[in-house]
Amino acid sequence: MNRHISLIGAPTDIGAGSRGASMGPEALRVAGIHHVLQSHGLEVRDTGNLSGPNNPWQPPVNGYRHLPEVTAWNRSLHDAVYAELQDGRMPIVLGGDHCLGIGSISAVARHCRDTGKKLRVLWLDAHADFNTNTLTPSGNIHGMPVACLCGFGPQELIEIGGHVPAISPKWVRQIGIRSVDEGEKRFVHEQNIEVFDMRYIDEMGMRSAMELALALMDSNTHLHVSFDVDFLDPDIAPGVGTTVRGGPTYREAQLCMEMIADTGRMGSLDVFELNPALDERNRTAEVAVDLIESLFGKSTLMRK
Ligand code: 5AB
Ligand code: MN
Ligand code: MN
Ligand code: MN
Repeated sequence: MNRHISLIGAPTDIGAGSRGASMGPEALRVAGIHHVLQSHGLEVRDTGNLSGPNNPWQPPVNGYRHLPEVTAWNRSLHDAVYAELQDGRMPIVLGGDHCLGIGSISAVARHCRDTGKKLRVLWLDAHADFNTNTLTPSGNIHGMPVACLCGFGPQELIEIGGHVPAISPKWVRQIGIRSVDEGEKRFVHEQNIEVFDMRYIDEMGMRSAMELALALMDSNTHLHVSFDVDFLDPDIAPGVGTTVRGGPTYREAQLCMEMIADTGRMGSLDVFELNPALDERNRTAEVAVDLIESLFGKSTLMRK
Protein backbone atom coordinates (compact mmCIF):
# COMPACT_ATOMS: atom_id res chain seq x y z
CA MET A 1 0.00 0.00 0.00
CA ASN A 2 1.07 3.56 -0.69
CA ARG A 3 2.40 5.03 2.58
CA HIS A 4 2.29 8.64 1.36
CA ILE A 5 -1.04 10.23 2.18
CA SER A 6 -2.50 13.56 1.11
CA LEU A 7 -5.51 14.93 2.95
CA ILE A 8 -7.71 17.15 0.77
CA GLY A 9 -10.47 19.13 2.49
CA ALA A 10 -13.60 19.87 0.43
CA PRO A 11 -15.75 21.97 2.77
CA THR A 12 -19.12 22.18 1.06
CA ASP A 13 -22.69 20.99 1.46
CA ILE A 14 -23.63 22.14 -2.04
CA GLY A 15 -25.20 18.81 -3.08
CA ALA A 16 -26.90 17.92 0.20
CA GLY A 17 -30.43 18.32 1.55
CA SER A 18 -29.30 19.85 4.82
CA ARG A 19 -26.59 22.35 5.67
CA GLY A 20 -23.50 21.44 7.71
CA ALA A 21 -21.42 18.85 5.81
CA SER A 22 -19.24 21.84 4.89
CA MET A 23 -17.81 21.57 8.42
CA GLY A 24 -16.83 17.93 7.93
CA PRO A 25 -13.14 18.41 7.07
CA GLU A 26 -12.43 20.42 10.22
CA ALA A 27 -14.32 17.95 12.43
CA LEU A 28 -12.21 15.09 11.06
CA ARG A 29 -9.06 17.10 11.74
CA VAL A 30 -10.24 17.88 15.28
CA ALA A 31 -10.87 14.14 15.76
CA GLY A 32 -7.18 13.64 14.98
CA ILE A 33 -7.10 12.11 11.52
CA HIS A 34 -3.62 13.43 10.73
CA HIS A 35 -2.04 12.17 13.94
CA VAL A 36 -3.83 8.80 13.84
CA LEU A 37 -2.51 8.06 10.36
CA GLN A 38 0.97 9.24 11.29
CA SER A 39 0.98 6.94 14.30
CA HIS A 40 0.70 4.04 11.84
CA GLY A 41 3.94 5.05 10.19
CA LEU A 42 2.30 6.82 7.27
CA GLU A 43 3.71 10.04 5.87
CA VAL A 44 0.80 12.50 5.90
CA ARG A 45 0.52 15.83 4.13
CA ASP A 46 -2.53 17.98 4.82
CA THR A 47 -3.02 20.00 1.64
CA GLY A 48 -5.65 22.17 3.36
CA ASN A 49 -9.09 23.03 2.07
CA LEU A 50 -10.25 23.64 -1.48
CA SER A 51 -12.48 26.63 -2.02
CA GLY A 52 -15.54 27.09 -4.15
CA PRO A 53 -18.92 28.80 -4.37
CA ASN A 54 -21.06 29.33 -1.27
CA ASN A 55 -24.31 27.44 -0.88
CA PRO A 56 -27.05 29.72 -2.28
CA TRP A 57 -29.77 27.37 -0.90
CA GLN A 58 -31.97 27.49 -3.99
CA PRO A 59 -34.68 25.08 -5.21
CA PRO A 60 -33.89 22.58 -7.99
CA VAL A 61 -33.82 23.70 -11.63
CA ASN A 62 -34.52 20.95 -14.16
CA GLY A 63 -34.27 18.35 -11.38
CA TYR A 64 -30.86 19.56 -10.14
CA ARG A 65 -30.12 21.79 -7.16
CA HIS A 66 -27.10 24.05 -7.49
CA LEU A 67 -25.77 22.42 -10.66
CA PRO A 68 -23.30 25.22 -11.54
CA GLU A 69 -21.92 25.28 -8.00
CA VAL A 70 -21.74 21.47 -7.79
CA THR A 71 -19.82 21.53 -11.09
CA ALA A 72 -17.33 24.11 -9.82
CA TRP A 73 -16.60 22.16 -6.62
CA ASN A 74 -16.21 18.89 -8.47
CA ARG A 75 -13.88 20.35 -11.09
CA SER A 76 -11.64 21.70 -8.40
CA LEU A 77 -11.71 18.43 -6.44
CA HIS A 78 -10.98 16.44 -9.60
CA ASP A 79 -7.87 18.54 -10.25
CA ALA A 80 -6.64 18.23 -6.66
CA VAL A 81 -7.14 14.45 -6.47
CA TYR A 82 -5.58 13.90 -9.89
CA ALA A 83 -2.53 15.99 -8.95
CA GLU A 84 -1.92 13.97 -5.77
CA LEU A 85 -2.24 10.68 -7.64
CA GLN A 86 0.17 11.88 -10.31
CA ASP A 87 2.54 12.78 -7.51
CA GLY A 88 2.45 9.14 -6.41
CA ARG A 89 0.39 9.82 -3.28
CA MET A 90 -2.82 8.39 -1.86
CA PRO A 91 -5.54 11.05 -1.69
CA ILE A 92 -7.97 11.04 1.23
CA VAL A 93 -10.82 13.45 0.52
CA LEU A 94 -12.39 14.98 3.62
CA GLY A 95 -15.91 16.04 2.64
CA GLY A 96 -18.19 17.58 2.21
CA ASP A 97 -21.31 15.98 0.81
CA HIS A 98 -21.32 12.97 -1.50
CA CYS A 99 -21.82 14.92 -4.75
CA LEU A 100 -18.03 15.30 -4.48
CA GLY A 101 -17.66 11.61 -5.30
CA ILE A 102 -18.00 12.70 -8.93
CA GLY A 103 -14.83 14.80 -8.89
CA SER A 104 -12.89 12.41 -6.69
CA ILE A 105 -13.67 9.18 -8.53
CA SER A 106 -13.47 10.68 -12.02
CA ALA A 107 -9.91 11.70 -11.14
CA VAL A 108 -9.10 8.22 -9.85
CA ALA A 109 -10.57 6.68 -13.02
CA ARG A 110 -8.48 9.00 -15.15
CA HIS A 111 -5.36 8.02 -13.21
CA CYS A 112 -6.21 4.34 -13.74
CA ARG A 113 -6.58 4.92 -17.49
CA ASP A 114 -3.17 6.66 -17.54
CA THR A 115 -1.45 3.86 -15.66
CA GLY A 116 -3.31 0.85 -17.09
CA LYS A 117 -4.79 -0.13 -13.75
CA LYS A 118 -8.14 -1.78 -13.16
CA LEU A 119 -10.47 0.17 -10.91
CA ARG A 120 -12.75 -1.24 -8.23
CA VAL A 121 -15.06 1.21 -6.43
CA LEU A 122 -16.38 0.22 -3.03
CA TRP A 123 -19.41 2.33 -2.11
CA LEU A 124 -20.16 2.21 1.64
CA ASP A 125 -23.52 3.93 2.08
CA ALA A 126 -27.10 3.61 3.30
CA HIS A 127 -28.09 4.90 -0.16
CA ALA A 128 -27.36 3.80 -3.72
CA ASP A 129 -26.81 7.40 -4.95
CA PHE A 130 -28.01 6.31 -8.40
CA ASN A 131 -30.69 8.94 -9.07
CA THR A 132 -31.05 11.06 -12.18
CA ASN A 133 -32.87 14.37 -12.56
CA THR A 134 -36.06 12.54 -13.56
CA LEU A 135 -35.84 9.87 -10.82
CA THR A 136 -34.77 12.07 -7.91
CA PRO A 137 -37.34 12.93 -5.24
CA SER A 138 -35.23 15.86 -4.00
CA GLY A 139 -33.05 17.30 -6.75
CA ASN A 140 -30.08 16.94 -4.37
CA ILE A 141 -27.03 15.92 -6.36
CA HIS A 142 -25.50 13.96 -3.44
CA GLY A 143 -28.10 11.33 -4.39
CA MET A 144 -26.71 11.11 -7.98
CA PRO A 145 -22.91 10.60 -7.99
CA VAL A 146 -22.83 6.91 -8.95
CA ALA A 147 -25.22 7.54 -11.85
CA CYS A 148 -23.16 10.54 -13.02
CA LEU A 149 -19.93 8.53 -12.88
CA CYS A 150 -21.60 5.81 -14.99
CA GLY A 151 -22.52 8.43 -17.59
CA PHE A 152 -26.10 9.18 -16.55
CA GLY A 153 -26.26 12.84 -15.68
CA PRO A 154 -25.76 16.36 -16.98
CA GLN A 155 -22.96 16.86 -19.52
CA GLU A 156 -20.95 19.19 -17.26
CA LEU A 157 -20.80 16.58 -14.49
CA ILE A 158 -20.29 13.40 -16.51
CA GLU A 159 -17.37 14.83 -18.49
CA ILE A 160 -15.30 16.13 -15.56
CA GLY A 161 -12.67 13.38 -15.79
CA GLY A 162 -12.32 13.81 -19.56
CA HIS A 163 -13.83 10.44 -20.49
CA VAL A 164 -17.56 9.56 -20.60
CA PRO A 165 -18.52 7.44 -18.78
CA ALA A 166 -15.83 7.75 -16.11
CA ILE A 167 -16.50 4.25 -14.81
CA SER A 168 -18.51 1.14 -15.66
CA PRO A 169 -21.28 -0.08 -13.32
CA LYS A 170 -19.37 -3.40 -13.36
CA TRP A 171 -16.58 -1.87 -11.29
CA VAL A 172 -18.87 -0.83 -8.43
CA ARG A 173 -19.74 -2.78 -5.27
CA GLN A 174 -22.19 -1.21 -2.83
CA ILE A 175 -22.33 -2.21 0.84
CA GLY A 176 -24.83 -1.35 3.59
CA ILE A 177 -27.61 -0.13 1.30
CA ARG A 178 -31.03 0.24 2.96
CA SER A 179 -32.75 3.26 1.44
CA VAL A 180 -33.28 3.38 -2.32
CA ASP A 181 -36.01 5.38 -4.07
CA GLU A 182 -38.56 3.55 -6.25
CA GLY A 183 -37.33 4.60 -9.69
CA GLU A 184 -33.74 4.48 -8.51
CA LYS A 185 -34.23 0.83 -7.50
CA ARG A 186 -35.29 -0.13 -11.03
CA PHE A 187 -32.34 1.73 -12.50
CA VAL A 188 -29.86 0.03 -10.14
CA HIS A 189 -31.20 -3.36 -11.31
CA GLU A 190 -31.23 -2.34 -14.95
CA GLN A 191 -27.57 -1.33 -14.75
CA ASN A 192 -26.67 -4.46 -12.81
CA ILE A 193 -24.90 -2.75 -9.95
CA GLU A 194 -23.66 -5.32 -7.45
CA VAL A 195 -25.35 -4.45 -4.14
CA PHE A 196 -24.78 -6.05 -0.74
CA ASP A 197 -27.73 -4.50 1.05
CA MET A 198 -28.55 -4.80 4.75
CA ARG A 199 -30.79 -7.80 4.03
CA TYR A 200 -27.76 -9.57 2.57
CA ILE A 201 -25.59 -8.56 5.54
CA ASP A 202 -28.31 -9.73 8.00
CA GLU A 203 -28.56 -13.12 6.34
CA MET A 204 -25.03 -13.82 5.20
CA GLY A 205 -22.93 -11.55 7.42
CA MET A 206 -20.50 -8.73 6.73
CA ARG A 207 -17.72 -11.26 6.18
CA SER A 208 -19.42 -12.87 3.20
CA ALA A 209 -20.44 -9.50 1.75
CA MET A 210 -16.87 -8.22 1.89
CA GLU A 211 -15.35 -11.44 0.57
CA LEU A 212 -17.50 -11.14 -2.54
CA ALA A 213 -17.14 -7.36 -2.87
CA LEU A 214 -13.36 -7.67 -2.73
CA ALA A 215 -13.10 -10.79 -4.89
CA LEU A 216 -11.27 -10.91 -8.22
CA MET A 217 -8.85 -8.10 -7.55
CA ASP A 218 -5.20 -8.56 -8.43
CA SER A 219 -1.93 -6.68 -8.04
CA ASN A 220 -2.99 -4.41 -10.88
CA THR A 221 -6.23 -3.31 -9.20
CA HIS A 222 -6.69 0.16 -7.71
CA LEU A 223 -9.31 0.02 -4.96
CA HIS A 224 -11.18 3.23 -4.28
CA VAL A 225 -13.26 3.41 -1.10
CA SER A 226 -16.08 5.96 -0.97
CA PHE A 227 -17.21 6.06 2.65
CA ASP A 228 -20.53 7.84 3.23
CA VAL A 229 -20.69 8.11 7.02
CA ASP A 230 -24.46 7.40 6.92
CA PHE A 231 -23.40 3.83 6.02
CA LEU A 232 -23.09 3.36 9.80
CA ASP A 233 -26.02 2.74 12.10
CA PRO A 234 -27.29 6.09 13.50
CA ASP A 235 -26.77 4.72 17.03
CA ILE A 236 -23.02 5.07 16.50
CA ALA A 237 -23.08 7.81 13.86
CA PRO A 238 -25.83 10.39 14.45
CA GLY A 239 -23.89 13.23 12.80
CA VAL A 240 -25.11 12.86 9.21
CA GLY A 241 -27.83 14.60 7.19
CA THR A 242 -29.75 11.51 6.15
CA THR A 243 -29.79 8.90 8.91
CA VAL A 244 -31.36 5.52 8.10
CA ARG A 245 -31.78 3.08 10.94
CA GLY A 246 -30.64 -0.52 10.67
CA GLY A 247 -27.08 0.05 9.48
CA PRO A 248 -23.88 -1.82 10.31
CA THR A 249 -22.93 -1.95 13.98
CA TYR A 250 -19.54 -0.81 15.23
CA ARG A 251 -18.17 -4.37 15.01
CA GLU A 252 -19.57 -4.99 11.53
CA ALA A 253 -18.10 -1.71 10.32
CA GLN A 254 -14.73 -2.58 11.87
CA LEU A 255 -14.72 -5.94 10.09
CA CYS A 256 -15.58 -4.24 6.81
CA MET A 257 -12.63 -1.84 7.19
CA GLU A 258 -10.22 -4.56 8.36
CA MET A 259 -11.04 -6.75 5.37
CA ILE A 260 -10.38 -3.81 3.04
CA ALA A 261 -7.04 -3.23 4.80
CA ASP A 262 -6.11 -6.90 4.39
CA THR A 263 -6.28 -6.61 0.59
CA GLY A 264 -3.50 -4.01 0.58
CA ARG A 265 -5.09 -2.57 -2.58
CA MET A 266 -6.68 0.66 -1.37
CA GLY A 267 -5.31 3.52 -3.47
CA SER A 268 -7.72 6.33 -2.60
CA LEU A 269 -10.41 7.15 -0.05
CA ASP A 270 -13.34 9.53 0.37
CA VAL A 271 -14.96 10.37 3.70
CA PHE A 272 -18.23 12.10 2.95
CA GLU A 273 -21.48 13.31 4.52
CA LEU A 274 -20.23 13.89 8.06
CA ASN A 275 -22.37 16.75 9.41
CA PRO A 276 -20.94 18.29 12.60
CA ALA A 277 -24.01 20.53 12.98
CA LEU A 278 -26.02 17.38 13.68
CA ASP A 279 -23.35 15.57 15.72
CA GLU A 280 -22.98 15.16 19.49
CA ARG A 281 -19.64 16.44 20.79
CA ASN A 282 -17.87 15.27 17.60
CA ARG A 283 -18.64 11.64 18.38
CA THR A 284 -19.44 10.68 14.78
CA ALA A 285 -16.19 12.23 13.56
CA GLU A 286 -14.34 10.21 16.20
CA VAL A 287 -16.00 6.97 15.08
CA ALA A 288 -15.16 7.80 11.47
CA VAL A 289 -11.49 8.38 12.33
CA ASP A 290 -11.44 5.18 14.38
CA LEU A 291 -12.74 3.24 11.37
CA ILE A 292 -10.31 4.97 9.02
CA GLU A 293 -7.55 3.80 11.34
CA SER A 294 -8.72 0.22 10.75
CA LEU A 295 -8.67 0.83 7.00
CA PHE A 296 -4.95 1.44 7.41
CA GLY A 297 -4.37 -1.74 9.32
CA LYS A 298 -5.10 -1.16 12.98
CA SER A 299 -6.22 -4.44 14.50
CA THR A 300 -6.55 -5.76 17.99
CA LEU A 301 -3.73 -8.29 17.83
CA MET A 302 -0.86 -8.98 15.49
CA ARG A 303 -2.17 -11.09 12.65
CA LYS A 304 -0.26 -13.37 10.34
B1 5AB B 1 -26.22 10.37 0.22
C1 5AB B 1 -32.34 10.37 -1.59
N1 5AB B 1 -32.18 9.10 -2.29
O1 5AB B 1 -31.84 11.22 -3.76
C2 5AB B 1 -32.24 11.51 -2.62
O2 5AB B 1 -26.27 10.73 1.63
C3 5AB B 1 -31.28 10.52 -0.52
O3 5AB B 1 -24.98 10.84 -0.38
C4 5AB B 1 -29.91 10.68 -1.06
O4 5AB B 1 -26.13 8.88 0.14
C5 5AB B 1 -28.81 10.57 -0.01
O5 5AB B 1 -32.53 12.65 -2.27
C6 5AB B 1 -27.49 10.91 -0.59
C7 5AB B 1 -33.67 10.42 -0.92
MN1 MN C 1 -25.93 8.09 2.16
MN1 MN D 1 -23.94 8.81 -0.33
MN1 MN E 1 -26.44 11.86 3.42
